[in-house]
Order: sequence, then structure tokens, then C-alpha cells
Amino acid sequence: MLLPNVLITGTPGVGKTTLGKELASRSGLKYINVGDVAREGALYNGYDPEYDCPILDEEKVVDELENQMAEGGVIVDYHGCDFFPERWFHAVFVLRTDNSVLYKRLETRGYNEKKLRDNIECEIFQVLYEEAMLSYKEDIVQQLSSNTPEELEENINQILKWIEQWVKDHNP
Ligand code: DAT
Repeated sequence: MLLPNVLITGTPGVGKTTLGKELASRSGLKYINVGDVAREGALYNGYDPEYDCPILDEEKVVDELENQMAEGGVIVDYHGCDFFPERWFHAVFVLRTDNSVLYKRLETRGYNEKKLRDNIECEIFQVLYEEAMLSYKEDIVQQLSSNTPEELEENINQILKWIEQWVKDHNP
């Protein structure tokens, strides 16, 4: 059976992991957190002293995921999307969160002032939405508001419906 690959992207803290895992458990698709994959395989090619974090080796990450993506039925979670092959994804969902709500979530994570400011700016300037619109066909990119548990539930149901329709359309 053919199954779609779905990308969940957006600024850190918008709810990608929460949504991605729940979606996987309800749809039966496989959940992949790119940050975890990189950590487990040490897929880095440097260290960014300004942001105090390792730099992702994008080529190695793509190589690592290629086989699973080719199989289909994968939900990918990452706060970036311009280095994945465009052909991988059948739908791209960009989660969006209001600044005040996002600020509180990131503060809870213990982010320092700079990291907080950078991430809030990233959301204000809709960096991930623009990146998604530039990297994929516009008609497969969709923004979803992710401020409340009610919206989380709505988003999960909306994506589940989309998956169901895709499976119907591609498995005659
Ligand atoms: P991300 O994976 O984008 O970094 P997350 O899934 O870890 O984000 O969520 C960050 C925090 O916000 C976490 O405590 C769960 C909470 N959260 C996520 N989506 C939410 C929503 N729609 N409404 C309320 N809280 C949410």
C-alpha cells in the first residue's frame, strides 16, 4: 500500500513533536524527529559557538533517512526544511504560534535571552513558512495555528483526514 510522507515544520516550541507523535500513533505512520536522528548518529559537521549548538550535517541526515522516505508513510519533525529533497514530501504543515504563547513555552524550556529573542523573531518573520514556500510547491504547504490544546486536536484531525484521502486516491 502506498503511504504519504508528511513534514511538520515551524519554529522551535510551536508543537511539532507533540503533534507529530500523536499523529503517528493515531495514523499508524512512522514518526521521525530529525534532531534525534542527528544526535543518535552524531550527524554533525561543526559547532556553532554563537548559538551554542552543534551544526547539522544535512547531507548525512538526508542519506540516513533516504531509504525510509522512499518506503513512504513517514511523519518528519524538524525546524528546517530547505535541505530535504523536495520529492520526499506529499504535504508540508507549518505550525504557527502567537508570540506571547510561544514566549512562555520557550521560557519554560529555560532558553536564555538571546535564544528566546531569536526564536520569537523567527516566528514573527515567519522564517519557516517562507522557507517551506520556497522549498516546496505552494499548494502542498499549509499553515496551522497551534496555540491551544483545542487547536492541536483540530490540526491532528485535519491531517488525519488528509492522510486518509491521500491513501484512498493513491491505492485504487
Ligand atoms: P516543538 O516540537 O515544535 O519544539 P513541542 O511539541 O515540544 O514543540 O511543544 C512545546 C510545548 O508546548 C510543550 O510543552 C507542549 C506544548 N504544546 C504544543 N502544542 C500545543 C498546543 N497546540 N497548545 C498548547 N500547548 C501546546
